[in-house]
Amino acid sequence: HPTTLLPYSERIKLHTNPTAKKILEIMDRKKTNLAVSVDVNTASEALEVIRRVGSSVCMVKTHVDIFEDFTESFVEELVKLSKELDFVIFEDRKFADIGNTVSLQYSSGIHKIANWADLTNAHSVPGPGIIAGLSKIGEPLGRGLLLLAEMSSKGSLAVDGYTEETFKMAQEAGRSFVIGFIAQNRIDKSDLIKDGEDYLIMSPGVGLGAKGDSLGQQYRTPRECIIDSGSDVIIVGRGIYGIKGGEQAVKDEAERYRIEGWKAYEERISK
Ligand code: S5P
Repeated sequence: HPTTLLPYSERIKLHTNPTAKKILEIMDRKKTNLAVSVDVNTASEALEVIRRVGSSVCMVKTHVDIFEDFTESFVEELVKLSKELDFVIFEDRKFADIGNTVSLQYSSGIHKIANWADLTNAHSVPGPGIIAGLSKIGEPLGRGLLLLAEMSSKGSLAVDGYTEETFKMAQEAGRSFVIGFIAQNRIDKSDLIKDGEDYLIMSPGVGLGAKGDSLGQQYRTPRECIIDSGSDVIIVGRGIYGIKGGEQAVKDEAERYRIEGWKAYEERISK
């Protein structure tokens, strides 16, 4: 695949969306393709994890609807840390409704996601109206959207034709707002991709220890994602924040994944 041989720095100019550019710039500057998912119960715990791992990551991924203590001040602190530690904020909201509903969910409610999240994601199952509804809110703010084209979990229905149609839906919407995919593979196949097009492929289900969990999650190593499958960003949750041994252990584990991910990327572009 043409994209997998290009350094992140050379892909910046292939994008117009400010969030896509920012992600690639940070990856290049900080030498990291690691995103940490902070799926802990409270906003205060999440901020602690972020302070420890922030310097190792290009992106922090949140599920703010998990927090029992969500407030506006969490958002303020998160945005402050994203500037100090130089990372992009990705709210993993997985929108899945009609355009009108998602535009309200994205802009309103308690969380007001569009106000602070650089990046969010959506399922393609409702059709292109979901992109239109979200882009109406997010595009004027310079936000980016990923479509879920595949999932890491066992038995996922997002395979084959669904994955391919998802790619085509993104391609038709244009890259001013849709900047890539959550996927397990380079789903922007070389025979589908047009000249000058570039998408960011971000892969969850990454772990250096366990092979999965009891609820269907499946893990691959950073190497498998980046070299074998051509992913651009690895997303790690429990493998990092769940490590035993206290604050320093979490920090060290994030560095370990950053180094693994970066080594694999350097090997990939040197092929
Ligand atoms: O296919 C997917 C898509 C996502 S965004 N599989 C996933 O696991 N995710 C998310 O990645 C999931 O919601 C969770 O926040 C994270 C994986 O967490 P981990 O603890 O299993 O690494």
